[in-house]
Amino acid sequence: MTRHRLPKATAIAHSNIALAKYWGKKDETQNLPATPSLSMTLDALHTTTSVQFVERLEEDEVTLNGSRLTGEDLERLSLFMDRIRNLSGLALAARVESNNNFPTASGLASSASGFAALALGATRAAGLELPRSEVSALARLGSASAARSLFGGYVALELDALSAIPVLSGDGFPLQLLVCVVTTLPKDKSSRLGMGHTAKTSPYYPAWVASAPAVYTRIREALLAQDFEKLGRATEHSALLMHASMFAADPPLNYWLPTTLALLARVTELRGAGLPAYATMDAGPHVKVICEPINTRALAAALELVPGVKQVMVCSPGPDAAVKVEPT
Ligand code: 2P0
Repeated sequence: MTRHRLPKATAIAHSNIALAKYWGKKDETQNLPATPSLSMTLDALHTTTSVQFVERLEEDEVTLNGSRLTGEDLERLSLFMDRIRNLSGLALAARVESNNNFPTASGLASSASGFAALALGATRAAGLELPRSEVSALARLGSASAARSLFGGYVALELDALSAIPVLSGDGFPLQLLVCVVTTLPKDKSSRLGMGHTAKTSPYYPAWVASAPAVYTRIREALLAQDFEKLGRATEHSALLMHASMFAADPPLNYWLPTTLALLARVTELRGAGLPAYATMDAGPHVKVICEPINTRALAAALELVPGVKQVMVCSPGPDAAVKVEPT
């Protein structure tokens, strides 16, 4: 029997940070969010993933940042790869190698860039050339925020949508986002478990879900109107509404560290001193600050001085996810 090597596809997807947050699921099987979200894709944070389906390999072999995945992590990845196998009819296990250029699983949206790169790389390695919206829908099944990382600039995942849609190019409103890193340790509770726990136990969860669409609309309108103050205020509101629902869970879900609070206070102070900036936080202790490029240097210098801050990464709106297929 003649054997031929299957192509190796290498995809690069950029992480994204939501200005309007997704937290909670409307449909767990389909991984459909309970809230509409809108994010900025980040140029500085990305995942590179290469995928090759290999004959006579017994199970998927997945390496993340140099370490082989095992147990539940491998299972989640293999279940995702099963979808690609079902779609393509290719019944082979795959060798997957993925690297993040930033700390994994600590609230810097590594599952967003991770599943976006995997969906794009794995479909191409399996010989499928799907429309971008279908790759986004596949990525959503891995992690809902990953649906947004297929696209550059500003991207929305609307309520009941299967895939994300680009809302505005980065050049359309060239803001910057300062990622203030508070710890390099992985968080102890995944977003998936955290949002499930919030939905089940927080009396504020229904209020969060009810209020999210209006905040999303404000953010979308402000973005399209290039109204930074309106965008910033609504962005902070979205993050704090989401965190209020987490704090009210039982037991509480608290991702904040003292440095998180110090950064929030400093952002408010700097704004009062004439440097417009607004903060957002995800399922981790880091604080992300949006600003206009003219104020980036001064803000980054001030935020680096907040005790406990490890690093301030300056991000601009990033590009679409991209893929390269090596000829065999
Ligand atoms: C977001 N986050 O909109 C929100 C804000 C964290 C806080 O999307 O269960 O890893 O895999 O769909 O996408 C993190 O949740 O969750 C997230 P799953 P995901 O960016």
